[in-house]
Amino acid sequence: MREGQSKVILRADYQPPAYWIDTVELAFDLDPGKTRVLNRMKVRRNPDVTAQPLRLDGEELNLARVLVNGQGTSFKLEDSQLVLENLPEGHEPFDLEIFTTCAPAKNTKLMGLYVSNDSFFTQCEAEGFRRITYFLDRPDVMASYTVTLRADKARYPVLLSNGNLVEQGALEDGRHFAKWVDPFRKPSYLFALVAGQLVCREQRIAARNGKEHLLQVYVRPGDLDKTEHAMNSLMASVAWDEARFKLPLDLERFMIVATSDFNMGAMENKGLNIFNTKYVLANQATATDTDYSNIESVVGHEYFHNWTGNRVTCRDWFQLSLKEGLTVFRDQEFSQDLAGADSARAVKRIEDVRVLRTAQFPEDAGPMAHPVRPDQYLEINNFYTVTVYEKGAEVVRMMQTLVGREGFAKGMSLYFERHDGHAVTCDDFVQAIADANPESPLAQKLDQFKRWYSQAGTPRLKAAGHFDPVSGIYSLALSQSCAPTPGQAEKLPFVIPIALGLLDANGNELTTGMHVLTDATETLTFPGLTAAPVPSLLRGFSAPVVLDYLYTDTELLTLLAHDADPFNRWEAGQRLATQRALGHIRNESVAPADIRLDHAFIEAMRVILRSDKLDAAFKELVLTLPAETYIAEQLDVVDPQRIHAVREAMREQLAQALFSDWAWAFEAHSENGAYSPDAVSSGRRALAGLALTHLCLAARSSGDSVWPGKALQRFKDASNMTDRFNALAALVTSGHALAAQALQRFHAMFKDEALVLDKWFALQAGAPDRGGNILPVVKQLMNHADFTLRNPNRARSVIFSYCSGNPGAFHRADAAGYVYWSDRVIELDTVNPQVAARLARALDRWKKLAEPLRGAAREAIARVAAKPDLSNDVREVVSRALA
Ligand code: 0A1
Ligand code: ZN
Repeated sequence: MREGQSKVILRADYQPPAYWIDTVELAFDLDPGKTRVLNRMKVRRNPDVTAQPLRLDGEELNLARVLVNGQGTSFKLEDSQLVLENLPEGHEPFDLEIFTTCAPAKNTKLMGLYVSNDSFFTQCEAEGFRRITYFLDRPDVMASYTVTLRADKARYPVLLSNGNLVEQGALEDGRHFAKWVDPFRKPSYLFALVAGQLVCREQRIAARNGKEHLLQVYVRPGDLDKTEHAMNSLMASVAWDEARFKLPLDLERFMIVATSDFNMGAMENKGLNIFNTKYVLANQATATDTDYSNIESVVGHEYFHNWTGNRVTCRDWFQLSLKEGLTVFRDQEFSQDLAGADSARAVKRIEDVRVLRTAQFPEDAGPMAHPVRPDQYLEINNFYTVTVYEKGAEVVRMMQTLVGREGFAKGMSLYFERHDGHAVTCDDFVQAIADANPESPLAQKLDQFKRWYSQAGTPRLKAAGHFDPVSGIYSLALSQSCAPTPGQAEKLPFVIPIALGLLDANGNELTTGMHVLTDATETLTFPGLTAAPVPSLLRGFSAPVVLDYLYTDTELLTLLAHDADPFNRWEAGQRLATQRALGHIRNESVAPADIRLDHAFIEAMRVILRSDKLDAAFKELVLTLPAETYIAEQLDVVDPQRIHAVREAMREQLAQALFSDWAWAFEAHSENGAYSPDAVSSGRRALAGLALTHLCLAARSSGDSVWPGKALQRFKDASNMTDRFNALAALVTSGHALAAQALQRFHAMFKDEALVLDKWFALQAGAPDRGGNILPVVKQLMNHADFTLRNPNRARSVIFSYCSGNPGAFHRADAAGYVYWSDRVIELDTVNPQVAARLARALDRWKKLAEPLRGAAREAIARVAAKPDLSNDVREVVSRALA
């Protein structure tokens, strides 16, 4: 199993490459069993580095021939590297020709060249190119690529690679060829090829300067009717990047290709983006509103990488957030801009913060915590994390906050002026933004700001207010701290932009502003007040920190009802709910079934639900209780089953207490007009779905069958997947007897739609546990004819939905969930280590678990760790967990 290097790589060890590769000519004879790859490079010594042998990376390759300037040469194979010692002296370029073969059909790791549904695809980021040919497989080696593909014409009629198609034609024996030239130099991780039976939707567009471009979305025959939304999203992305950042499309042709076997979401290969089908295919019958909005943001994300990632790339993989944090920030802004109205923008912001707090905050507090720019890794694939992506995006967002929107756009222009065509560092990016805004607080505190890149952990911001009625002065004492993380015991203060406002007791805004906290403690004073105000802090979530302020219920109810900042309005509701959940969880003398929610909370929720001023999408967010994983993070010792039971009990109470309001909400938001995935319509469907779930939950305790019956009817009649799936989920979540027939019917309706079947599997594996029934269901699902471990989407739909998405069912007192987990990690590791390592992280937070869960979890991790021949991917995760 073990392949390649198995030592820790340190950021501090970075050395420029000893050689440059200027051009690469690749010729492929594509065959699933044995593909032949001829690689002809122009190589030269790097004059800035002392002479040394050329060490090319390679993995699972069969080497047939190496020629230097057309002559055979001596070579060694050492630790997955091809070492060439007798190379021409001097700094003139020389020809290096390497002929290898590989076996794409046997490639279950889905890295390098692989086969999916009888088509060929590649995935080269981060270190997949070395599985195609020997190369200096590092992002700072940028070359010009010419690629010739040869394959059987009937079986592989479409042959694609990066850049422009310059030649194509027939060959002997029913084969054909296509030759592609990429006009831009690029690192090897952006190389791609695709060959297979594919069809495409095409669109010609004219850019602002009048230049024509061809956009194409390639899918399997039969899926063409699911490509309209992806194409619309791509066109919107091109227009947005030109309008917001003056960044045009630099290619004549831009292609997206969908594959059902893919480890991640999508990949930004130059001019030839390869996507997981999940982020391309959508029509109203098969995709939910969430799918539509994910497609929009992933298409945007990959397209925006063309500038932030491809034109300017990373010097080394420690700089990953240079492209990922920035590109996530850009896709978030894109989705907000497309959403339109301020309230719809706020909904998107809340959704993004929810992801950060439920996934990234736990990562930052656990054994895999690492800075946005990590200092070391064993396996780089393990660092495609929510910290590098989502926290990295928050860091970029803070820069925009500190220099203003225009200042940020100016900084971006300077960044491209300085670094276009180069491989650079996170420091280079921050420097450009600061240099374009010399008067800004960012430039003034530049070195301190950069701690966001070097220090791991989520800072805590403490705030306490004091009003002096005599002087009329309100003082707000602020302090910041950050807990130790692996390898970082002490933290220095961060630069924390705090957007804030003060409200009076009636909710009128008294003042608003922005304070940039740089010291460990500071006190702000606000004179001229007549009474203690209610502080609205960290508006719009202006920094990725935990805010500790001991809000009273009265203050929170004021903010929930009146705050001009919609984010903090939502946040106030979440705090009210979290405080109640934590109180009930801690008070073990009351069984979850006997929990009673107070009148004030219920009435506040009713007012929001019934408001004629608020959008449905916003109401849905307020009325959704904080996630179990979020609640768990607020506790020192975690009993996931109790958290689940308390949250469920709170939901049932809200269901009953607001019964007629939910019924109203369902009816009022259930019109059956033409389907459109826009923010307003999808918000209405989301609220109707939440209402239906609560109505079915209420029926559960009352024994009433009217609403489950209505849910079944809606499930049958729905004209789109969102409504159909929400109705199915309402039946499954409430555990109603009608769920079984609905599930069966759903499977029969969509048995040929892989992405819909993924939803079907995920819904069952993620359903609320009732008496330990979910693990047996999960095991049964794995025996289903439609289940396969080899397809990452399918594996995730069952195994991850259970182990990571269903804490109440997974953390069983009998440890059977953990045994199941360790078996799956070990099994998956032999097929696809990247996917296995993601699963391995399901027990990251084991140290917080209450006994006996804690001990059992540790044992399960140790069991995985004891397995000989683990991949680097899994070994790194489990050894960090046990450290
Ligand atoms: N750069 C891609 C993410 C990505 C990373 C690795 C992959 O294969 C192992 C695939 C995609 C993005 O940010 O979209
Ligand atoms: Zn990305």
